[in-house]
Amino acid sequence: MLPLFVLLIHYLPLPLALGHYDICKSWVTSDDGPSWEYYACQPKSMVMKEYAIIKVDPPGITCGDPSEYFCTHENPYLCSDECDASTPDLAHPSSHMVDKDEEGLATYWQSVTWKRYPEPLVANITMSWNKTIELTDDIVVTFEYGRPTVMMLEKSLDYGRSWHPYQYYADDCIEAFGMTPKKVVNLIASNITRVLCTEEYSRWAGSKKEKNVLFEVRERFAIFAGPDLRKMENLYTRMESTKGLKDFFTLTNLRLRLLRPALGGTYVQRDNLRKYFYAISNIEVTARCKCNLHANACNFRDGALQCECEHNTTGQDCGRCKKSFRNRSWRSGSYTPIPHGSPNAYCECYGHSSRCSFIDFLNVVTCVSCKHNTRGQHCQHCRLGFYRNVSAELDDENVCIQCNCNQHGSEHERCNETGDCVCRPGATGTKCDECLLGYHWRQGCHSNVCDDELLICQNGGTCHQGQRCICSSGFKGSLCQDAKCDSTHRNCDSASSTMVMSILLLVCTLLLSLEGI
Ligand SMILES: *[C@@H]1O[C@H](CO)[C@@H](O)[C@H](O)[C@H]1NC(C)=O
Ligand SMILES: *[C@@H]1O[C@H](CO)[C@@H](O)[C@H](O)[C@H]1NC(C)=O
Ligand SMILES: *[C@@H]1O[C@H](CO)[C@@H](O)[C@H](O)[C@H]1NC(C)=O
Ligand SMILES: *[C@@H]1O[C@H](CO)[C@@H](O)[C@H](O)[C@H]1NC(C)=O
Ligand SMILES: *[C@@H]1O[C@H](CO)[C@@H](O)[C@H](O)[C@H]1NC(C)=O
Ligand SMILES: *[C@@H]1O[C@H](CO)[C@@H](O)[C@H](O)[C@H]1NC(C)=O
Ligand SMILES: *[C@@H]1O[C@H](CO)[C@@H](O)[C@H](O)[C@H]1NC(C)=O
Ligand SMILES: [Ca+2]
Repeated sequence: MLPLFVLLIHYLPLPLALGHYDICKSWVTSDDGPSWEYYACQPKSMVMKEYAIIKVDPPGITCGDPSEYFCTHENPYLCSDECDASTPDLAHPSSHMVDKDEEGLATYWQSVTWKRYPEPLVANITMSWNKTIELTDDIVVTFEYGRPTVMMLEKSLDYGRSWHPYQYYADDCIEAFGMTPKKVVNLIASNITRVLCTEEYSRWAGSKKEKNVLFEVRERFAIFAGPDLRKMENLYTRMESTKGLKDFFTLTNLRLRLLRPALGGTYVQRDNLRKYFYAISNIEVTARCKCNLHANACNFRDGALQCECEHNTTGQDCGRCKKSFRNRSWRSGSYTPIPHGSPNAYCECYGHSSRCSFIDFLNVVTCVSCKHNTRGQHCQHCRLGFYRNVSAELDDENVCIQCNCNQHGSEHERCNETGDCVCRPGATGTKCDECLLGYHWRQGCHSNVCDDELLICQNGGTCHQGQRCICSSGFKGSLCQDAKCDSTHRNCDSASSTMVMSILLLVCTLLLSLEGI
């Protein structure tokens, strides 16, 4: 029983180990004494409709000015309901889309009716946060009196300067947008960020029964985090390594473009246009402030949401270093290593690569195409033939210095941490471009042939740079030790023949003198 008990204790998840990233730092005691330990952190999800500025276009699209009567698809000939902007009980202003509704007493924004048919009845509902936020749950738009037959959702990532389609909704996607209808269940990991047209929320089902139009965030998350979103760390790792994935759920503004109202399941009936209009009781946007993993709180201050930045960062999104901390370049925090993350880019690439890749079978995130002569999982090493500039930060463009080992003098192009190359025999110097004593340079170091001490050139020869003896005329050999005996040096021939003659003569004389005795 005991071993099991111990095992349970060991694997019981600590609050920190849950992968929620809700703590930015903690005071820990280690062998080196107490100190702060820093972690990646992010704020909790919030009900974002409360912080949005909501705008409805075009002007005059909201009903009640002048007041008008309308009816519903269920009761098409009982047009006794009135919208009157000047009477609070009968008004349907845009603020009713983001207020808190009590059960069964929904307040709603309502448009004018489609009196101008066949001119389209269109409206834009724009929500602006003046803050970058990250969706954490489905966007749910609740329509009263039926959902539009054609609409689309757009988003902006740059405070409304540019807009991008987010999802298309139609009862007939081909007819409305020329797109094949798809569902999020059709998505897989590689096309999770595809913009779809869905028919799921636009068909007539009775205005009371089906009220909601969704932008499915949970279902997309589930592709990586599992059906009950238990493996969020898996999703987080992917968000860091897959280009565009995190941005897909990130936005500063949302726009609902209402393009054709509910038709009650049939064609437009021109004789009763007062049953065609839009009415929205709620727009639920659940998201967290984007704080670049440097804050676990986000508060509404000075007219906008602001991250409460840690890790010596500052700015609305913690996107900059604090004033006196600009000696290190700013980086986003990182979800890895799981489960604590790191405040400053565990798998950032020290600015030497802008791309990371997730290697499935190794379960690691690694930098792709490291620049500035770096290499390694985080571009933290120098490439072969380069060494680390110890006085430069790891994110310096000049962090790796070329070894510059002499091609002839060194064994290979590698050098050690101090930039010293490995020399071939006879070579020396940091770059191996000099020779030891007793060696001379000729595309590398070679042992000397002559010198002034042991290998002296003879017969009047002189030593040229240790490479060879320059012999005086008539001598040869590496040290000029041999006399030359070719046709231009008759001396040599005659001298030797004279010698032979002399010896012969001597022998003859000897013999003769002996005979004479
Ligand atoms: C709605 O917004 C789109 C751009 O997102 C714009 O082209 C269109 O004119 C707007 N419509 C109205 C009625 O303001
Ligand atoms: C948006 O937020 C920034 C930063 O908090 C603030 O300076 C600016 O005034 C805000 N703009 C609007 C239009 O609210
Ligand atoms: C996503 O990829 C899968 C598999 O290739 C494919 O069946 C599906 O249709 C794709 N979805 C979209 C929306 O393109
Ligand atoms: C923030 O600055 C302090 C003081 O220099 C330093 O001790 C700490 O490590 C920094 N925090 C991070 C997350 O870099
Ligand atoms: C950056 O500057 C701060 C404050 O001047 C100092 O505490 C910190 O040690 C410096 N960090 C580096 C990496 O030089
Ligand atoms: C090493 O880095 C420092 C600081 O960036 C720089 O001033 C120096 O020139 C570099 N040394 C070499 C040899 O590149
Ligand atoms: C690098 O090599 C040189 C020459 O072999 C040696 O003197 C030096 O100690 C080495 N440096 C390191 C850090 O290994
Ligand atoms: Ca409401």
